[in-house]
Amino acid sequence: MSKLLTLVFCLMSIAVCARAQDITGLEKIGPVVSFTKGANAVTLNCADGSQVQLTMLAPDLIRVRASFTKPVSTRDHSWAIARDNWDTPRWTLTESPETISITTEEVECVIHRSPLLISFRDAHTHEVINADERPMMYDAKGTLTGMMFDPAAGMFVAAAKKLGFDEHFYGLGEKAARLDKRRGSFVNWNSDTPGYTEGKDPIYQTIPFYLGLERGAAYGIFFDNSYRSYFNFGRSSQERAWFGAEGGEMNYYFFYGPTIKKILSRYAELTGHMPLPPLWALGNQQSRWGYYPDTMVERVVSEYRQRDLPLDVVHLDIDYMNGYRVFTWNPQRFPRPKEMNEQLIKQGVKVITIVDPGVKYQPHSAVAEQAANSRNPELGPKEKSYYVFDQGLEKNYFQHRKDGKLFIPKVWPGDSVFVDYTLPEARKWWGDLHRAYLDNGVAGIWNDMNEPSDFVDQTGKNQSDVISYDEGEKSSHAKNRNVFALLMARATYEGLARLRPDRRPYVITRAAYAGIQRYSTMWTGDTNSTWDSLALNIPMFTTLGLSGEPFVGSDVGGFMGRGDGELLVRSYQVSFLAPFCRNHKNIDSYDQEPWRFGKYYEDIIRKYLKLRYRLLPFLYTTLEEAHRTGVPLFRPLVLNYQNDANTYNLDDEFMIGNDLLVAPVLRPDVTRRLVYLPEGKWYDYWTNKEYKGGSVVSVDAPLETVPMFVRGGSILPLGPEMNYVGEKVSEPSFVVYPDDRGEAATSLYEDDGLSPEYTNGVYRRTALHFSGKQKQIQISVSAPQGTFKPQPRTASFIISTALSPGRVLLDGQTVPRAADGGKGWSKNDGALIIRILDDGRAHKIEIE
Ligand code: MIG
Repeated sequence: MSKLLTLVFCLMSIAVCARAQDITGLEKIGPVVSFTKGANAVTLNCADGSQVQLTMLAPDLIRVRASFTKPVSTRDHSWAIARDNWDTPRWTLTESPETISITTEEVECVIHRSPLLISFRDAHTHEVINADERPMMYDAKGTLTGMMFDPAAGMFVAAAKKLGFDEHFYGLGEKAARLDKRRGSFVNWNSDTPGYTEGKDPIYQTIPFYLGLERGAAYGIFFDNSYRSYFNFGRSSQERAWFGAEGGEMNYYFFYGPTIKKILSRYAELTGHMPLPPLWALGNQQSRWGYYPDTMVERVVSEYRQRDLPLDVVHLDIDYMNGYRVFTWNPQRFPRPKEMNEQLIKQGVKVITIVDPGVKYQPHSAVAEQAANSRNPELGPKEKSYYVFDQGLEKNYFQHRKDGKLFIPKVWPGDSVFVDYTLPEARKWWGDLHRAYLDNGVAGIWNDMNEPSDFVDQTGKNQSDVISYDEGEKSSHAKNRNVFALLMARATYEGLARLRPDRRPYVITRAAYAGIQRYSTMWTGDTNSTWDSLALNIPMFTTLGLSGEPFVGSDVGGFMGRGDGELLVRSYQVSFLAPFCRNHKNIDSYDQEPWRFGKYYEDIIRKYLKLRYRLLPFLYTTLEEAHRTGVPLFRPLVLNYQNDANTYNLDDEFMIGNDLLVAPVLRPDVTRRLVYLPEGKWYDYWTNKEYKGGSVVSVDAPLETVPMFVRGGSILPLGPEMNYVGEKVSEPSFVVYPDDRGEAATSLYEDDGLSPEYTNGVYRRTALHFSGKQKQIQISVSAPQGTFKPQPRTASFIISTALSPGRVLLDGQTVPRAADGGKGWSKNDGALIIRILDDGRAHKIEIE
């Protein structure tokens, strides 16, 4: 009998899964019967009472909103959207009996009336970029209701697009999957998934934004719907790519490139730009679940300093708190947090504390107080009353269930409560609570467990009847789960900015929804100390970058399980160029700080950490580009070489900005690997050996060496070797890598690295151009833009050449040969070095 039942259940669940993939039974939106034209929008009225609204936001950005069997709602709100005041682009409307066409300067949107099918075409070539495979759909008959998280929360809505034979898909934020998402199928439902491996889905974040690329032309779709959503890029059906959600509106933004970079800029405009974090956030970071007491933290830092290993940040995991109570300090383990932090800051190290959403449920009662007093007097005052719980309860900021009862999940403190971050006052209160950290010298905040994770049940079922305020809509968990972390990060960011207006906030989050980049950076959660997990770093970082999240990183060495020296070194060879470079480890695993596997490995790790600091000017310049344009620094090759099909599915190489290509080793015992170099000239970073791109080359990759190539045509700005940001004056050296025509260029971005003043023009951008034709070399340095003034310093230019110059001129004046390290020119290791005073003016250097 029980066997039979099991069989029945198995068959049922297979049927449910199969149905989850099948949208063909859904009701289609009715044909267009009439339409109205507004200043920036067209509203289509359908035979079934449905309405579709197309809004022209920019020449390359059109929003599609559909409401099934009823008019489009007047409430139009999304936590993801940063901008709603668009200047209406020029557009025209034409009709035929079959179609209505809307044309902007870049996109032609053709609406077929019956059946209602929308296609987007290039306004110039009229080529179809993206077209509906069938009309937009809704689940009128409840076909998919059985598989829905909360059938009461809404109705399944979906849109299906024709799938190109050679169409590639990118984006969707944090997915444990390959770079090209073609033929994949994904779900978005923020989930705590420790030890995830490739294919695990969903994991922590929801970024319902993807890019399609075919014949070199890209478009983007942002399906701004926070319900559990589905994206299917031709998994088990070659005809269509579709997306849908278990409630809410069919509401998507269509972006046209044709370049991916242009789409990412537009996406950043729509959902917000990443503000610059403090420069030290690019420094090396060390963490471990279990750094306590304070003397242990000090010991870790002094190990770093004694071993001459660079370090900017150390993280305190949940053990710093008093009984896992957020916004408290453990009086035994960290009795004097302020003094500890002051000591560490003197050594150039900042502390980041973890903050979880779970607030210990601790009713304040006389009886409890008495009990605590008599039985555990040593536990201190927090046992009697906990101000965070008291205040939140009094102000009614905690989440409730539908029946009005407080929602009490179980997390680290045991019984806990969560804040309803959709309440503006609650966000303000939460933000202000961070005084407990800032007043004690903490420099940044790490948000964990914000899916939100609940030990009672990780699927969210235990939370399904939780109601959020949601601007008075009092909406369901089904709608609000995926934006919980976004709003918590927002409360945190805004709190830090308010409490310390002269400092840039630095927040790290695990879960997210689109728009998170406005408030927080991220890391990829609980990975494994395995080679497979390491290999996933690359497609995950690059995919996050293509999804609006530029500041990414993963626990270096992996979080769970046992690694070894080789894995740790190879892991640093990926992460030393990731924006977030932090070694972190689970509480019950072996130690994995850089020195734990012996000197041989430690020496190699030191080499890469030192190199990271030398590359800081380059990394920071590229980070600023990500802030300003939305184009990430950690890039898949396809982002820079969109017309090169060899890059479409490249998962084991990446680029930093436009100029540095890295091909790490992602398997044990490997000392050589194949590297694809795109068209152009390339230089081996280590040997300066030149390569002609457009082919695969085989290169040496012993454990000491990560294959790294510099693009011919670039100039890499380097800084001094340092053990923490600010240790030395950042004197730039510009290393020149000419292209085939002997040209190279770059620009260097600098600012104070700490304050928000860069948003008021207090930065310095210096453009450099190099040309070297027939022994005639010229370097021009532009007059810098911006008002930032670095400390007095020199700047060096490094040109690889066997020749000794006849003469070197600076602005027409002869430059002398330098005496030891001073200003002037010198020769070293096949390189010509010219060192000048950096006086913030334009200069021309000529070499004959
Ligand atoms: O249930 O705070 O991903 O980085 O060390 C585990 C303890 C909770 C999960 C985080 C991890 C962190 C750990 N946390």
